[in-house]
Amino acid sequence: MSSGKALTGVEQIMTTACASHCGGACVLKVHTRDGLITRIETDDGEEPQLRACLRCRAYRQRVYDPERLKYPMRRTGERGEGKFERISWTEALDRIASEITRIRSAYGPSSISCVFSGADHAHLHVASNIAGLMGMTGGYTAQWGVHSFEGGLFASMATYGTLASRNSPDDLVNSRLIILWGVDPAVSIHETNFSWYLAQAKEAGARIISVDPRFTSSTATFTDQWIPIIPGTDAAMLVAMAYVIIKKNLQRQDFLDTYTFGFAQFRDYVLGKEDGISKTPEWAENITGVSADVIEKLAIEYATTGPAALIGGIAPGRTAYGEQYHRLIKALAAMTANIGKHGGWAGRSFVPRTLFGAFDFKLAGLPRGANPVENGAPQRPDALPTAKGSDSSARIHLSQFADAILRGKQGGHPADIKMLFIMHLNYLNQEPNTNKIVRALKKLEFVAVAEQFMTATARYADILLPVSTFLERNDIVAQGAIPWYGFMNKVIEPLYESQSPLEICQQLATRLGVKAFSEKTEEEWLRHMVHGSHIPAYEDFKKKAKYMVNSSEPCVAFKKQIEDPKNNPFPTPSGKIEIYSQKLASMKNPLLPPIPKYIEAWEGRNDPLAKKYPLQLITSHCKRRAHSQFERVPWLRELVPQAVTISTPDATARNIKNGDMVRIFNDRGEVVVPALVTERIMPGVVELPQGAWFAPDEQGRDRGGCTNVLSKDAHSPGGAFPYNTCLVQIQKLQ
Ligand SMILES: Nc1nc2c(c(=O)[nH]1)N[C@H]1C(S)=C(S)[C@@H](COP(=O)(O)OP(=O)(O)OC[C@H]3O[C@@H](n4cnc5c(=O)[nH]c(N)nc54)[C@H](O)[C@@H]3O)O[C@H]1N2
Ligand SMILES: Nc1nc2c(c(=O)[nH]1)N[C@H]1C(S)=C(S)[C@@H](COP(=O)(O)OP(=O)(O)OC[C@H]3O[C@@H](n4cnc5c(=O)[nH]c(N)nc54)[C@H](O)[C@@H]3O)O[C@H]1N2
Ligand SMILES: [Mo]
Repeated sequence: MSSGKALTGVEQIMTTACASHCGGACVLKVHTRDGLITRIETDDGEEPQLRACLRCRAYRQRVYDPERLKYPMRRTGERGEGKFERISWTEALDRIASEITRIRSAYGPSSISCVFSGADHAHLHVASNIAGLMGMTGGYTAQWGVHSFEGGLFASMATYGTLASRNSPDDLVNSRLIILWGVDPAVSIHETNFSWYLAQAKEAGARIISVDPRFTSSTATFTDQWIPIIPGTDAAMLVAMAYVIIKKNLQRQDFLDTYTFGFAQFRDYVLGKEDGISKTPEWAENITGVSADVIEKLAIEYATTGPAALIGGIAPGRTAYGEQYHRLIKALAAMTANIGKHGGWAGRSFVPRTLFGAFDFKLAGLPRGANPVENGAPQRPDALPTAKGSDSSARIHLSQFADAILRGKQGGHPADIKMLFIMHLNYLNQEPNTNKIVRALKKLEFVAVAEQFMTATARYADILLPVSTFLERNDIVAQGAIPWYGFMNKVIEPLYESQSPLEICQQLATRLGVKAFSEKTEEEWLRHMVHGSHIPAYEDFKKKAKYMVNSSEPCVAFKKQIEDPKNNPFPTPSGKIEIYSQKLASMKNPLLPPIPKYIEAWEGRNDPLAKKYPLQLITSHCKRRAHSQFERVPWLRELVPQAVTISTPDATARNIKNGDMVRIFNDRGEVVVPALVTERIMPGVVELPQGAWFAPDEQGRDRGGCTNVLSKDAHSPGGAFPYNTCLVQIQKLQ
């Protein structure tokens, strides 16, 4: 680190696991000398190894980044100006506790809130403990909406009545055809080893196809065919594939009759009996940019090459009506009888850390109580609960907090928010419409942020708390391509004055009169979690850092329901896979129709706004970051510049050459970055990886490349974040 002294001690190696917000969970071997990390290697033990990605291997530079937050701090300048002074932990925590109490008694409990996301997908050091604490001390306004796939979760609840709807990817080796629909697992890793299983499937002879506006690394590595598609139009292509399958009578009618509900209504829509429009491949060609011939061939191939995995990625669902796409993926899987069997795939690509179709992790949790703010609050009329309480009308969608802060109850929101505790969330950078969030944060009475770095969000704190990294504390991760548990061993002492999320919660809880969090130490909580789980011996688990759950075969979602339907109904009103959802029918919302449909997106190519902003911006997840994390790591920065990918014809028309600085703009804001001119993206579409750090210059132009300066703070009717629905214009910087 900084001392520059030669290291004299004996080298030690400790095995640990990461739980990064890239969705991966890898095993690391961390070398230390004299209590300092000297290098990080990866799993080289028993198969299946959980090999670390580039980000984990570079973690040393993240831990020892000289810009780590070192001490608790208090704001001294204007909020957002970034001027702070050092204070003690006692002073910092006293202030937060007293503000919680003051604001709650002045304005009522709904005026305070805690917003958070993943950071590390671990189990003990999580920000939801602070939210739980706020619930236990009188209540708070909670968030709803999962960034990545709320549309997918909604579709899963509507169709299957459960979220546990996927196979483990070691089952892909049983597939003869794999369609990666908006999935780039070589980059956005979707669990450690996903790509490895894909490689095995390829070796076993599977044909692999990618449907994506970009020719991705995964397309280059794994696939036999690339089908570029206009973003946000996937539902139209899927409907047309259903049309081809029905017209050629290739649907598995036996499967549909036995296991599904409402196929006839869907067929009527597809054939045009409902609205007079036959959803032919030619109809879809006009919408999607994919030729009718390609659509027809893909439909036939999917229907006749079993078993086949139509892996519906989550990015195409981060669009204006994202849930329709997700429901259509499931409808097609049902039409081709690819549900509940090896080599098939029931829908979603990405697993929320604990949910497989046929396997459930079991880990005890920390104290939680009911949130008084939600007591008696009615359900939102359009909601399907995708998490406990997520359907409460007292909650605010995470994309809407800025609007709620600015317009409050008068603007139709359930609360007038006066204070935010922000932890495990780079709120300003990662939620849509950054410039609006800036205005909202300025309006609050109090902002507390727990962070590792001086992020854009941290600059807006009144009190800023330094948090340790996962290598400085113990935790458990339960997540992965195949079921396993990782013990996240503490490797070094916390740097500077940083503290763990549990310590922060415990100390705040004590100040607010709650004992529950402090009843156990870190180690006791971890033992409590392991107790009753699949893990037989805590000590052994801790030592090896890896416990693989033995299963005789890959996990297959809905196997029981398909093999023995009489005794295993689906948890839907009909007990079947609901292609026609009775719950959605009862909502009577034309934008959430009971059967899945193509609904044209706002900010698509036909939106009148496209005259002014003709390019569709998509924002992928970048290989050198996990969202905004790792952005400062020098080894990783060397890999790829933050640049906007633009097609050769679009660049030529704007006189833009590779490497030129360009302005990307719309009515919400402006970003200045270099252009990457390539044939690997379809014309009319541009791409800027999400997660780069917001860094506005004097004119308010973001020079960091933060995509959310441009994205709209909306959500789909089912709750999807429409990050990939966004119109922009690009010009060469003069
Ligand atoms: N390295 C790395 N890995 C990560 C993350 C990270 O930040 N960095 N984040 C993790 C998290 S939390 C999540 S939620 C996942 C996200 O995982 P994904 O959503 O799968 O990742 P993306 O890169 O956004 O998108 C995947 C592909 O979808 C394509 N795509 C975008 N819009 C459309 C569309 O409208 N239609 C079609 N057909 N394709 C489209 C993109 O071009 C891209 O190639 O990644 C996880 N993995
Ligand atoms: N335009 C656009 N925006 C997107 C997306 C997109 O596709 N396009 N994707 C969305 C998705 S899917 C997601 S999940 C969100 C993610 O959004 P965020 O969760 O906000 O993204 P992170 O960068 O992971 O932010 C976590 C922050 O917590 C801090 N932190 C504090 N304590 C800890 C700790 O104990 N451990 C760790 N590791 N970090 C800590 C980190 O330094 C970091 O600043 O972004 C969303 N935003
Ligand atoms: Mo995500």
